[in-house]
Amino acid sequence: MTSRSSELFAAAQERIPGGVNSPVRAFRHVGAQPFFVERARGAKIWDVDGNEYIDYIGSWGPAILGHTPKVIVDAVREAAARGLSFGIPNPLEVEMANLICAWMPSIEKVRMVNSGTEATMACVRLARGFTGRDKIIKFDGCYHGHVDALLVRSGSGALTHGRPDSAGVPQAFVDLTISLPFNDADVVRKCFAQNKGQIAAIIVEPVPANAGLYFANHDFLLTLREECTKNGALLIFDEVVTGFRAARGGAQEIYGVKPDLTALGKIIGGGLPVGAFGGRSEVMDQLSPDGPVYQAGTLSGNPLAMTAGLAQLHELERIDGWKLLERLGAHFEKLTRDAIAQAQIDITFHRIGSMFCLFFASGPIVDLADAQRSNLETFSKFFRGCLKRGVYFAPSQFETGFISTAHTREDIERTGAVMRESLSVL
Ligand code: KE4
Repeated sequence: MTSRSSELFAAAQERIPGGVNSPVRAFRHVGAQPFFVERARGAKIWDVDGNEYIDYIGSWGPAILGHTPKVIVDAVREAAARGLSFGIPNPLEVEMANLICAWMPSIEKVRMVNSGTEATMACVRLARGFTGRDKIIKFDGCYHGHVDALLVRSGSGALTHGRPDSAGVPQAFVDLTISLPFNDADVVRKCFAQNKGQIAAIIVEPVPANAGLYFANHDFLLTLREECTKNGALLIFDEVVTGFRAARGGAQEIYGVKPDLTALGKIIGGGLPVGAFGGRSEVMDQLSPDGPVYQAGTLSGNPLAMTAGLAQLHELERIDGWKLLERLGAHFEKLTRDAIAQAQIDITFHRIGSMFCLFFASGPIVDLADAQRSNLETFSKFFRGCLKRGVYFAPSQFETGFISTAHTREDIERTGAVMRESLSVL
């Protein structure tokens, strides 16, 4: 029997490239077809054929409280009645700016945008405008949205679909982008020495989450800070994923490294389209209308996205969500490691708070090259086995899983059992 999802996917492919509005949803390399979601609540999603899944993607990060939290839905319903979009300053923008600056002290001024891509794109343009330099350093496997200049050896869907660089990006654009191996401080130092006075900024995911999940070695981020300061370049932290998830103050709070600019997204919109970028006032003051660097957006600071984001952030703080997420994450880790131990398969498990990844490869895994040692065939079988048993993990080895405050101990116990069963039949 053709499922409703299959019918919808066939129809979608007629009018939407690849049948999806974002490549990571395509299930292209996990030997399955995407299901279509009917509804979601808490940690659960239901597809159009009535199948229920425990969701470990949470819309790729925004759903940190789980799906349809009452506090967000009620707030958005009430705000919608007052207006969907104004294109005029509204009080919520001031409240959001104050909260972001209070929770992330490296941010003295902030501007709202509508996606993480816009946030990183604006950071790069602002860094170039502030320094008067053109070259940007990024790291192999890090993904910063589909910005022309940053689609160089990038992660996430670009990596999954085998095109870490993208067609359509002029060579001249990428000649100004230098992509280096993550975690290699010496290569960074050499790069600055070889490009004296030409590097505008380093942009980095302080916790890379788009080639699977791995971590900076002990002093790598500190080295980036020191090299940028020494060479007059700006340090940009892409915290679109880690912002307000890894800790209340993001990865910069955990590592104690202060970037000049930070890109944000996902959680601060509570599920509605959002992004933000901010940092030192002297840098941010270069932005139009005060300064010469132009950046704009019709829906920036949209009252519904601000309402949803503020409701989510305030609720996270009210319940001390980060403590709960660490407790849930630790329980998830114990059950996962038990399942891995029983399976006798090379799997490297990484977790930070509510973010996790199972690499189907032996460790250590500290950069893209290591991540690419993963056995994608075995990963795909594991993914399909879990999906069949009602657990939805990221449909790519090169993504990160997310636990929400809505996941219960029972959900995690169930997931542990599903992982054991799925690993045992590989
Ligand atoms: P968006 O433009 O998709 O809102 O954000 C881009 C972005 C920027 N920086 C980081 C560190 C990111 O992870 C992202 C987007 N993340 C992917 C998942 N790895 C979004 C999912 C998708 O592309 O559909």
